[in-house]
Amino acid sequence: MEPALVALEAGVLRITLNRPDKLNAFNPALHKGLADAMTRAEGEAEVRCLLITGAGRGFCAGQDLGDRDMSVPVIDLGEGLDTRYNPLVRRMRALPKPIVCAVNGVAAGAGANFALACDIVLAARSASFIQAFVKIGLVPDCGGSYFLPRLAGTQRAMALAMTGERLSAEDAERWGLIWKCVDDAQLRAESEKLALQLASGPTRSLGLIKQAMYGSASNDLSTQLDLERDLQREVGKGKDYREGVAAFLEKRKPRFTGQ
Ligand code: LHQ
Repeated sequence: MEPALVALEAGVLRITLNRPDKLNAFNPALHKGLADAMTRAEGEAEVRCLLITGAGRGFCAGQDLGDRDMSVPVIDLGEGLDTRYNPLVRRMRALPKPIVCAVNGVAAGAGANFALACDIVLAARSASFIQAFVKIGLVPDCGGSYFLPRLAGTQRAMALAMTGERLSAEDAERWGLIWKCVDDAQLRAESEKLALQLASGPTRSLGLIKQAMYGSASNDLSTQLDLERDLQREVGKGKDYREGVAAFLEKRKPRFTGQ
C-alpha cells in the first residue's frame, strides 16, 4: 500500500496520507512520499494548488511511535527533525503555490503541526487537534511552537502544549488556528471547491501572497511596506494582472494562466 497517494487533476495535486490503520502516522516511507510530492509541486507548472488530507478516520497521529529504535543508549530525535520534518515544513512554506489542508479526523503531535503548516486549513466538525508531545515527554515540533503562539496567542499555545488537551475543530476555528470547520459530510466537497478555485487563480499572485503573509511575522511595518512594493512590482508585470483588469472592464470572469 502506498503510504502517500498522489494524483494531479485540474491543476490540483491531491495528496492523501495513506496509513489508515496507524491513523496516518509518519514513518520514513510516508516522509519519502511527501518529499516526492513536494518535488513534483515545485517542478511542475501544471501543479497550481496542493490538497492534503488523510485516509480513514484520522488525519495524522504524528510520528509513528512504533517505528523508533528505543534500545539504543542515547536517542537523537534531532536527526529525524533535521532530515525529514524540518525540510518538509520549510518546503511547504516556501512553495509559491497554495496548500489546502482538509483535516478529516484527529491531528496529533507532528500531525497537528503539519496541518498548521498548510496555507488554508479546513477541518471536519468531528476532527480535533492535539499537541500530544507532552504526553510522551517531548516538546512541540514540526513548527508548532512557531505557528501556535502566532495563531492563537501565547496563553492558549502554552496551555495546549503543556496539557496536551484535545482541541475541537470548532474551537480551532474560533481560536483562529484554522480557516473553517465544516460538517463532516461537506469536508470533501468544500476542500475540493476551494482547491479548484485556487488552481484556476493567478498562481504567481497566490505565491507572492504567501511570501507577504509569512514575511510579516518577522518584519516591522516599514520593511513590510517595502516588501509589498517589491511583490506588487513583480506581480504587476505578469499576464494575470493584465487579464484580471481586462476581465473586470469587460465584465467577464478572468481566465488566469498562472503567469
Ligand atoms: C499509532 C499512533 C502513532 C503509531 C495511533 N504511532 N501508531 C516525535 C518523535 C520523533 C521525532 C520527531 O517528532 C516527533 C513528533 C511527534 O509527532 S510526537 C507525537 C506522536 N504522536 C502521539 O503521541 C499520538 C499518539 N496517538 C494517540 O494519542 C491516539 O492514537 C490519538 C489521540 C491520536 C487517537 O486516539 P484513538 O482515536 O483512540 O485511536 P487509537 O489510539 O486507538 O489509535 C488507532 C490505531 O492507530 C492504534 O493501533 P491498533 O493496532 O491498536 O488499532 C494505535 O496504536 C495507532 N496509532 N497513533 N503515533
